[in-house]
Amino acid sequence: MTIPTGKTAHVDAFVRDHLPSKDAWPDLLFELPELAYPSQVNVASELLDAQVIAGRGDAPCLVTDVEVWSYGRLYEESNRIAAVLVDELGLVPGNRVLLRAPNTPSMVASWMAVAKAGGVVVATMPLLRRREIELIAEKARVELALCDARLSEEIAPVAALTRVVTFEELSRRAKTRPPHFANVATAVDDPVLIAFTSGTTGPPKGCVHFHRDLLASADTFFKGTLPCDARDVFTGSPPVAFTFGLGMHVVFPMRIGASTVLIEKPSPEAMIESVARHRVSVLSTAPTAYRAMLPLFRSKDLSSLRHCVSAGETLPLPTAQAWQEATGLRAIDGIGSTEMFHIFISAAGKDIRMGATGKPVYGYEAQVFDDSLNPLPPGSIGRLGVRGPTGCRYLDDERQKEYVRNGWNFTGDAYLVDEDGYFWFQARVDDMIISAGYNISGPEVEEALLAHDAVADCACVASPDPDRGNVVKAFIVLAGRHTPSEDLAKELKQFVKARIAPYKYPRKVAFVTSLPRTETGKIQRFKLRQLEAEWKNQ
Ligand code: 3UK
Repeated sequence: MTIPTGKTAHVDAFVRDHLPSKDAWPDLLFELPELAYPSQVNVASELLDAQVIAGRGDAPCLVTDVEVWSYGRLYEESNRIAAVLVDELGLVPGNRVLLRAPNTPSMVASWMAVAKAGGVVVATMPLLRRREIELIAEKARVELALCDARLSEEIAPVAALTRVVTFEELSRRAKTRPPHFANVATAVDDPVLIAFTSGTTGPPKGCVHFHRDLLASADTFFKGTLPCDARDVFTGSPPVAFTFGLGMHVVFPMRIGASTVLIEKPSPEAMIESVARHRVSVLSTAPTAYRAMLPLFRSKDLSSLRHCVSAGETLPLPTAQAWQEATGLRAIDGIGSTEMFHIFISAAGKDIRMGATGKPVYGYEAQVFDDSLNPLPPGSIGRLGVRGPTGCRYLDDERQKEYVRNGWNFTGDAYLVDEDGYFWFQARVDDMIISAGYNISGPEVEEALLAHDAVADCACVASPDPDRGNVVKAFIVLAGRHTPSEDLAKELKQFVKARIAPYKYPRKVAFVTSLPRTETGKIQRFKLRQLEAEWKNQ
C-alpha cells in the first residue's frame, strides 16, 4: 500500500511544521483502488474545475431561495476571488485564511478560492463568539480573515491580529479580475483545512486535513453509503464551517456534479420548506432537528427525499421510528468526527438496523477496546477505535496522544459491537453515569424517555447522591400540550422502568423549557452536570 504524497507547494510551511510527529499519526488505510490519488492534487480542481471541464458548466451547483449558481458561475467567481487573494491581498500558498459566514454561495466561493490559491481554510461557525474566534485565529496564525459583513462584529479582536476583508469588498474587487486562475499545484498531502473542534474543556483543537482527505471521504463514505448522482439535490442544517456540513453540502455533491440548497438560517421549518420547494433528495441534520421537524410536516410534499442523514449525536430509536412513520424513509445514522473529517460508521437502506449506528463504512475499520487497549469480543462495552484513509492530526497539540493510540483514533465514545458486526453507541466515555456501582448510559435512558408521547427532548446526566455516588437525573422538555407535574414525573419514571433495566430509571426528573446545545446539535451535558454539582454544593 502506498499512501499518496506529493511535493509540497506551501511557501509558508507553518501548518506542515506544526503537524504532530509522524509516529503520533494514526495508521492510514489506502488499499482501495479509488484512493490511489496522483501526487499533486488540488481539491478545488477536483471538485469544481473538473465539472466545468467535463462540460457541466451550466448545471446548477449552489441554490438559494433567490438565486442559482451554476458550476460555471462558481468557477468564475472563485477564480476572480483567488486572483484578489494572491495579487491584491498577498496570499502565498500555506497561508491560513479565516472564513466567517453562514451557508451562502459567497462562503463556498471563498472556500474554493482559498483552496485554489493553495491556502489553508480556517472556517468558523457563525455562532462562535469573540473570544473563541480570537483563540482560533491565534492558534492557526491566521493571515487574513474573510467575513460576511452581517457577522463582522464578533471578529473585531481578530482585526488587531490580521487583515479583515468583508465579502462585499471582496466581490467588488473581484469584479475587475479575470475569470480564469491557474490553481496552485498543491501536494495531495498539503493541508487545506484546519477544522476546530469545540471541546468542552480546554482551548479548541485544530484538526488538520489534507487535499486528499476531503476526496477520500467522498470516495469512501459517500460513494459506499449514499449512492447518488448528478440529479440529486442536497440540503441540511450543519454549517459549512463544520466538517459534517462541508462534506454534505459542498464536497460530496460537487464530487458528482449534483446541486446543493444553501439555507442561511436552517431552522426545522426552513428545512422542510426547502425540501418541498427545491425537491431536495438528500437531507442532513442532527437528531434533534429530525425530532423538531416531525410535527411540522402538515401538507408539505416531501416525496423527493431519498436519503436522510443524521449525525452529531446518536439517533434515538423512537426518533428513527417516528421519522419512518412520517416519511416512509429510514433515516441514516452515521457517527463522524472533526478529527476523522466525516462519517466512519453508518448504514443505509436495507442495511440499517434501527437503534444501531451501523458498520464501519467502506475504507474504514472499527474495533472496541478495553481501557488497556486490548480488543474486546462482541457483546462487551468499551472504547471505540477507528482507522481509515483519514485521521486525527491536531495542529501543535499535546492532546494528539489522547486521540491517537497504537495507530487507532479513539473518539471518546463507548460502543458495543454485536455478533453481526453492528456498532451500538452507548455514551461518550465521560458521560457514562456510575450509580451504585452500575454503569448507566445516559443516552439509553434518554431513548427510553423519548418513546413517551409527553417527551419532546431530554438529557440524562449524573447527579451527585450521598448513598449511590450518583443517580440518573433527567432534564425533560415536554411536548405540546403537556404540563409539568409530580404525577407526570412519576409516570415517566415508571415508563422507563418498564422499558429498560429498572436500576437505570431517572431517580430525579426536572422539567425544563429547553436544553443547552452546541451549534453542531449536541446536548451540552457538561453544563447540566455543572448545574447538578453546584446545587449539591449549596
Ligand atoms: C458524537 C455521535 C453517536 C460522538 C461529525 C458527522 O459530530 C461530528 O463531529 P464532532 O467533532 O463530534 C464528534 C463526536 O460526536 N457523534 C457524532 N455523530 C454521532 N454519537 N452517534 C452518532 N451518529 O461522540 C463523536 O465522537 O462535532 C459528524 C460528520 C462530521 C462530523 N464532524
